Amino acid sequence: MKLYYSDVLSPRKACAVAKYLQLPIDYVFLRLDRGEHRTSEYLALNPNGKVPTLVDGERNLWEADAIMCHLAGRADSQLWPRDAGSQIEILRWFSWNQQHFTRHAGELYFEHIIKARFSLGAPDAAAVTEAQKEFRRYAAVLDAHLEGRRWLVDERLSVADFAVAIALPYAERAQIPLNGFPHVLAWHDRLCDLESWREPFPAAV
Ligand SMILES: N[C@@H](CCC(=O)N[C@@H](CS)C(=O)NCC(=O)O)C(=O)O
Repeated sequence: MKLYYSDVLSPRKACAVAKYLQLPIDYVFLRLDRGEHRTSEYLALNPNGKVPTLVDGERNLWEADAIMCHLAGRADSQLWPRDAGSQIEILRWFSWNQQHFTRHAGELYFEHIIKARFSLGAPDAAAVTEAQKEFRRYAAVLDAHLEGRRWLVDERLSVADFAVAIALPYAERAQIPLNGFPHVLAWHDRLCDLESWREPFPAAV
C-alpha cells in the first residue's frame, strides 16, 4: 500500500491509524507549497487534488475517513468493528464531525496555523469569533456524550475517535476553545497516551 500525505490535518488521521495498526506502508510525502498535490500524475489518483490518498493494488481511495476504515479492515482490527450497529454509530460521528465539530475546529486551524505557514495573511478576527462560538456549541454535545465514557463508540477505541479528535492536538496554537469541556479534554488525554496519536507522521517529516 502507498499512502500519499502531507503534515496537515486530514492526512494526520490516515497516518495515525496506519501507524497504530503497524501496517507495512510506503509513505509518499507531498509538498503542498510546491503544488505536488496538483500534478497530473497525482490528480489521476485523486481528482480533488487533496491529501491523503491511499493506493492499495487496483484501488485508489481518497477521503481520510474511508482510508482509516480500509486500513482497519486490512489489519482485521476492531478500530472499524464488523457489526452493522457499531458501523452506523461510527458513520454518525464521521458525518457530525465533518459538518460540525471539525468543520469549526478546522476553520480555527486554518486561520491560525495554515495561514501563517503558507503566507496567506493574518487571521480573520470575525471568522475566528464565529468559529469559536460554533465550536463550543458542538463541543458541548461531545462533552455530554463522553461523560461516563472512555471512547465514542462501544467503549472501545475506534476510527471515530481518530476522526473526531483530529484537530485537538493543535488546540492551543489554533485557539480551539476547550475550556469548560472536561470530558473532551480527558478523552483527548487518553488518545495522547498513544504514540501513534502524538507522533503520527513517518520519521522523515
Ligand atoms: N475531505 C477530505 C479533505 C482533504 C483535504 O482537504 N486535505 C487538505 C489538507 S487537510 C488538502 O489537501 N489541502 C490542499 C489543497 O486544498 O490545496 C479528507 O478528509 O480526506
